[in-house]
Amino acid sequence: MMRIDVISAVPDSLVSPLNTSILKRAQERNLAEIVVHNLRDYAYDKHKQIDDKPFGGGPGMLLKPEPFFECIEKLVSERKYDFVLFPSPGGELYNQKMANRFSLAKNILILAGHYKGVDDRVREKFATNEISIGNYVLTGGEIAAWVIIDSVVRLIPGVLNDSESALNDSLMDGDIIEAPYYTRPAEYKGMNVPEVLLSGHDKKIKDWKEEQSKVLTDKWKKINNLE
Ligand code: 6GU
Repeated sequence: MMRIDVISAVPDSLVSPLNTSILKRAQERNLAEIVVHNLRDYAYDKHKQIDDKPFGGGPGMLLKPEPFFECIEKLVSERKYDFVLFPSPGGELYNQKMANRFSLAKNILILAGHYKGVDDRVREKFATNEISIGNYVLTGGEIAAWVIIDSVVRLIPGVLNDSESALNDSLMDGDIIEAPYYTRPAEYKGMNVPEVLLSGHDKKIKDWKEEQSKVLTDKWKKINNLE
């Protein structure tokens, strides 16, 4: 069973996301264990303070190093982490290849910062990978942690059922976008499902899917400035 620990100043924000749908099922099947730690539980001063003003000035507050160090040192004394991930807009852009690599891990720790950020000594001391989920700014690392966990856990053998199989996903084997999917009704508000899909002609359907995939993949590369 893979174990994923997350440290967060707003752990409640991850409760529903990590306990719904396929992530919930993965944990019920004992294929993944996801534990969220409340940073405030590791604040040892009497006001349980977890943030403070940045040295050198500037707006906003930073998460203090001590609660992170206390929590991380406890966790690393209990098990060896294959990856300690530090979500940050300044990190390496996340992709499927990284998800594939992380999905082979036994233990992953994610340090989710909030507010303006985290005292940099936390990253320096513990992070093995600094990861950005895209070129835009979020309020904190929690959503990035959810994205990473979701993309990793679904790759663990047994998490997806056959009908949800990850084997021929978009982006799975190289950068390929799949043909569009349709279900009933065949006509809806004047919009028709492509005739070939209703034909029952396996070869024609296969050829159509391959052609659509090629067109969508070329279009995707163009709009994303790839190749
Ligand atoms: Cl990992 N964190 C924040 N705060 N913003 C982001 C991000 C991470 N990735 C993209 N934007």
